[in-house]
Amino acid sequence: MSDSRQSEVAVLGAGVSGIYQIKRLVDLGIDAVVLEAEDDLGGTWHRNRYPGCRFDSESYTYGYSFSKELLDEWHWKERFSSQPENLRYLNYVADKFDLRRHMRFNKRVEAMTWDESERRWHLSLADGDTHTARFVVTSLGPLSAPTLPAYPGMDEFEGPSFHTFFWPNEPVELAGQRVGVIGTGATGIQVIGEIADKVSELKVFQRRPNWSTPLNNSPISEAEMDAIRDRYDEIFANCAASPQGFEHVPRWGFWDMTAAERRELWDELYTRSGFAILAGNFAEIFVDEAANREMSEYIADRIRQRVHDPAVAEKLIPTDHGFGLQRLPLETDYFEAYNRPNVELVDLSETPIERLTATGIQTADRHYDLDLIVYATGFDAITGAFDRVDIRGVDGTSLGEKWRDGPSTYCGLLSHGFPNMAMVAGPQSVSGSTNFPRAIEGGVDWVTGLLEYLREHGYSRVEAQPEAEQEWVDEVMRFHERLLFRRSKGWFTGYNSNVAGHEEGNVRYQAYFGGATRYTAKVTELAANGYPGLTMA
Ligand code: NA7
Repeated sequence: MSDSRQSEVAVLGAGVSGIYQIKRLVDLGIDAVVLEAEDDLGGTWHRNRYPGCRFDSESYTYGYSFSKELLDEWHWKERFSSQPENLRYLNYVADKFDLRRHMRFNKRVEAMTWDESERRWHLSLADGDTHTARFVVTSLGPLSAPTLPAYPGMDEFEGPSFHTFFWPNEPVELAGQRVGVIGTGATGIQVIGEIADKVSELKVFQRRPNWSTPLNNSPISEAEMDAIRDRYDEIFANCAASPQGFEHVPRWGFWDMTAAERRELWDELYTRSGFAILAGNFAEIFVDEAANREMSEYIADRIRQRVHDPAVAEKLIPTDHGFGLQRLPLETDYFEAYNRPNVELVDLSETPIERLTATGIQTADRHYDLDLIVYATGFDAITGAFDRVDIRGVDGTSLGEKWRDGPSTYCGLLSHGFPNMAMVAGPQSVSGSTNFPRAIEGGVDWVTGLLEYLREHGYSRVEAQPEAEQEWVDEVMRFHERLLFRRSKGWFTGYNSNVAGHEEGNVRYQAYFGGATRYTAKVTELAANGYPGLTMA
C-alpha cells in the first residue's frame, strides 16, 4: 500500500552530500528526511563496486572535516582508499551520528511538482508513495546517471555484461575468463589496471585514449595516521586555499624556467601521489597552447617508456586533446597491463564496433570471443540525475526543458522558477571540478545557512532572480572560455556521445572553473550580505 508523508525538508540522495546535509539539518532540529533511490546509503561508493575503484583524492582530504571526534577516530589505511573502505567509512559516519533513522531507502523520486498556493513540493516516488516538503535539497550526485552505448545486439550477448556502476554486489568470477572492457576513462583505467593479471584474456575497446599518470598509492601506518591527525587543521586549510581543493598548490612561471628545469620538476611530480602533477603543476598548461604541448609531450614520452610495443604506445597517447584538458584519470599498473601477453588493445578509431553477438563483440575487422563484457562508458554527468526526475516548478515549468541546452543556476545552488529547491553539488558549482567533499561541505553549509536564515526571518519561499542567475551563467562561461579544455570532449564540458544533445559540439556550461577559493568567497559574501539575487517571502 502506498503511503503519503511530509517533512519540512526532503533531501534527495544519501551519498556523501546527503549524509552531511541530513546531519546539519538534524542538528538544527529541522524536520527532515533523506529519500534515497538505492537500497542503502553511500551513493557513488555504494554503487561503484568494480575492481580498482578507489579515491583519486588523498583519503584524508576526502573525509568529512566537520567532526574532530570523527577525524580522531577514523584511520585511513591507504593514501587513496578503495571503494569497500570508503563505503565502510560512510556507514561509520551515519551510524556514529545516528543518521540512518532519518533515511528512507528504495525511494526513487520520479517527479516533483511545486504547489504555489501551499508553497510546497509534492514528490511522487517510484513505489507509488508520495511525499510533501516545504524545501527540497538535491544531493543527487554529479556522476550517478550511468550511460550505455547503443550497439546493435547488446541484448544478444549471452554472458554477463554490465556498466561499471552496476558491478554486482556478489563476487564476479574473473579467473579463466575472457573479458572485454569498453571505455578508457577514469573508470576503465582503474578496472583495466586491476584485472589485467586476474583474467585469462583482456580485450580493451578504446575509442579515444586518455592521458593518465600514476596514482602512487601507499599504505598509511598508525604512526603516519597520527601525524595526519595532528595536521588536520593545516590539511583542511591548505585544501581551502587551493583552487582545486587539494593540498597541491599550482604555480605560474612556466616560461621562467628552462626546458631542462621544467622536465626536472615534472620528473619529481610524476613520482608524487595523486593529482600533484595536475594541481601542483604550472597553471600555464591549462591556458597556454605551447605550454600544454610541451607538457603533453613529456607525458607521451613517459607512456612510450612504459609500454614495450611502440605501436601500442602510440595508440595510448591522445592526439585530440592536450594533457589535463579532460578529467585526468590516475592509474596503477595501467600502461604495464599492455605489456602482458593476455591483454590486447582494440583501437575502435580504426576498427569500430559493429555489433554485439551472443558470444562477443564484432568489430569492423574481426570477432572477439568474450565471457564477460564491462561497459566503462561513463555518465550523463552533472545534469543527468536531474533529468531523470520530472521537476516542475512555477506554472508547471520543466527543469529538464529549462536546462535542455545546458544548466542555468544561481551559483549552482538554486534555479529561477524552482523555488525552495536548493542544490548541493549542483551544476555550475565547483563540486564537479574540484575535490568533491571539500566543495560539498561548503555547499551543504551554505544551503543550511540559507534555511536557517529563512526560518529566522519567517520566510517560507525563496527563489533565485533571473538577472542574478544570468550573471552567474556569464561568470561560468567566462572561466570556461579562458581554459584550453573548452574544446575537449569530456564530461567536464558536458560531452557524452550516448546522450542526445550532449554530442560533440554541444558545449554545456555544467561546472564552474573559476576555482573553489573564488567560488567560496563569492557565495560566502552573498550569505553575509543577506542573499542579494534571491527573492524571499
Ligand atoms: P568517462 O570519463 O566519461 O569515460 C567514458 C569512456 O567510455 C571513454 O573512454 C569513452 O570514449 C568511452 N565510451 C563512451 N561511449 C562509448 C561508445 N559508445 N563506444 C566506445 N567507447 C565509448 O567515464 P568514467 O566512468 O571513466 O569516468 C567518469 C568519472 O567517474 C571520472 O571522471 C571520475 O570522477 C569518476 P570517448 O572518450 O567518449 O571516445
